[in-house]
Amino acid sequence: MARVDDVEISKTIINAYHEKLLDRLTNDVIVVGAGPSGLMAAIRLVQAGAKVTVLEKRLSGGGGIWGGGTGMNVVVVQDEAVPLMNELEVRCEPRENGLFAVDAVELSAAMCFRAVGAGATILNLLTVEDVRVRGGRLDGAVVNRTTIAGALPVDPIVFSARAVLDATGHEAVLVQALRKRGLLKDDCVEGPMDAAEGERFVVERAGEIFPGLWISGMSVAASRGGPRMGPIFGGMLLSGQKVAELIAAELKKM
Ligand code: 48H
Repeated sequence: MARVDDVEISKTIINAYHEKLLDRLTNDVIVVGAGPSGLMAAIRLVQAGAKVTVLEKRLSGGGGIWGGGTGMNVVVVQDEAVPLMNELEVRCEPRENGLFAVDAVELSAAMCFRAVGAGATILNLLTVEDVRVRGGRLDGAVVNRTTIAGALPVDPIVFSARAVLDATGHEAVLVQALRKRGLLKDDCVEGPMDAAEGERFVVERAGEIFPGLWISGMSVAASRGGPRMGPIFGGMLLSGQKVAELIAAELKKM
């Protein structure tokens, strides 16, 4: 094997990462959160020609998929999501009562692979801790390293975008950043479990909640007061797909 130099290895990483980081400071769309809804939105948006960066606070993308139900790493999808599983080349096993079982590891990995393969950049270990609002429009995410955010008095940096998607799940981090300043007045809380209604809600109500800020997946339920739905994931992907269509249409008009 060729003899490699340790410092050259470090230099390769530092240069390649910073080239990527610099390129991603301005975007068509920033997706905050690499869970199922954020990744599905990212895939559709890059397919529509947008420059998309996904900011993820954890090490890996996939969000709540990994844990399935109570840590049993299988998720359930319904009929409407089967074409998406086929497109992602994820195996989808028909079970009883119109439900399909999907391996959580396979789905998480496939969604990350597809998003990056299609042209999105996922930057992990970055936590969005605030928003930039100018002229009444949200046009940037205020970001810190996850290991620093909330732990050390170190200032964040800003990534800008024409549209920002809050796909942070139950936390609805960007929506909360607007609410705490009174920029969003409604103060909804997630409703109790109802899978059928919850799935319908997150797809139907995905959309723009503040100029420049869009919501998909569980952040729709958290922001607009919809029921939770437990470990069924079709609605998350369909919600991401729906919001991507809306954002792509808006970008065309801008
Ligand atoms: C950067 C962040 C930040 C931040 C969070 O929770 P997710 O999987 O979200 P969805 O909406 O795509 O899917 C929801 C689903 O997983 C779920 O929770 C369901 C179906 N629950 C039903 C029920 O009844 O409980 O992914 C959100 C992602 C995660 O990867 C987070 O790490 C990430 O967002 N994230 N990334 N900056 N401030 N906060």
